[in-house]
Amino acid sequence: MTGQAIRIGGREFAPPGVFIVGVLNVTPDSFSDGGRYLEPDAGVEHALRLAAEGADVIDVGGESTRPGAPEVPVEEELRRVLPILERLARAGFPVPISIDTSRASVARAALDTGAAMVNDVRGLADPELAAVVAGAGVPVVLMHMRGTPRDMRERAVYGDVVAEVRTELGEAMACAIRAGVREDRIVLDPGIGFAKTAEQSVTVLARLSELAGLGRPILVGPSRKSFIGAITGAPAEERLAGTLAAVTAAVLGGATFVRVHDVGAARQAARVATALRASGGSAGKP
Ligand code: PMM
Repeated sequence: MTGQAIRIGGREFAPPGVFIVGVLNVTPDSFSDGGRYLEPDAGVEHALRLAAEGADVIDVGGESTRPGAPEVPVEEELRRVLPILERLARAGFPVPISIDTSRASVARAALDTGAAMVNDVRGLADPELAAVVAGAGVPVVLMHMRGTPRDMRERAVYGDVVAEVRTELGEAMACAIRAGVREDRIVLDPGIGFAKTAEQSVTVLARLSELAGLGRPILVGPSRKSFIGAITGAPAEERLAGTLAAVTAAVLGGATFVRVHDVGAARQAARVATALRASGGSAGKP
């Protein structure tokens, strides 16, 4: 199994368990759920629903990272996420929250408002954000991407996509450690759909076990993504079955966390896949 246990918000998440990160996008334009949870009440209600379905962590984000998405002013990102975090903290919400941001000021404010982890699709490329994470002593998800959501499509050029993702994740991890982030607080994510074509995303998922050598827990976010549409022709809102197939593959490939919109269904798929992985066949072995 990949990596060791990690503590998030006082809870321990240890392989061979597989844990579900529920997505709460507080954005008008995320590709599959944009505009639904912009009102704080709707956001809080959705967080409660994800928790009831069995989410182990809830990832709250205020900036869409879909390809070509425009940059959101920092005040707007704060205005989207903080009211929800405040309400959840006030209500004593029991599930750890991660903040999906690449901005130091947003991460700092979210951590001050009860968030327990930072999820950065740019892998702590910003030294200021790395300093915030290191200073707060919180766990962090370092996701692989090249460039930014605005220009990442042009950068999806690889010789061996898995080898290059592994090397670049290793570099991001080394950089985070140099900035003062403790290694045992790092989760790695190959970034399905980020600076990767549909075919490259499938390759990464199929060869996920090759990332085990990095020695950290792996998070995979395949939920409703366009590679599923490229294979099946299904629009984003009809990609649940494809998502569950991808969740199964991720778990068999050694993932410790899967980041999904449909928590209840993914949890069932992940549990079956975890049992298959534990059964001792070739599943999940590099
Ligand atoms: N995908 C999205 C946003 N944030 N974070 C991590 N760590 N991994 C991902 O794969 C990821 C992410 C884009 O998907 P969404 O718009 O459905 O949230």
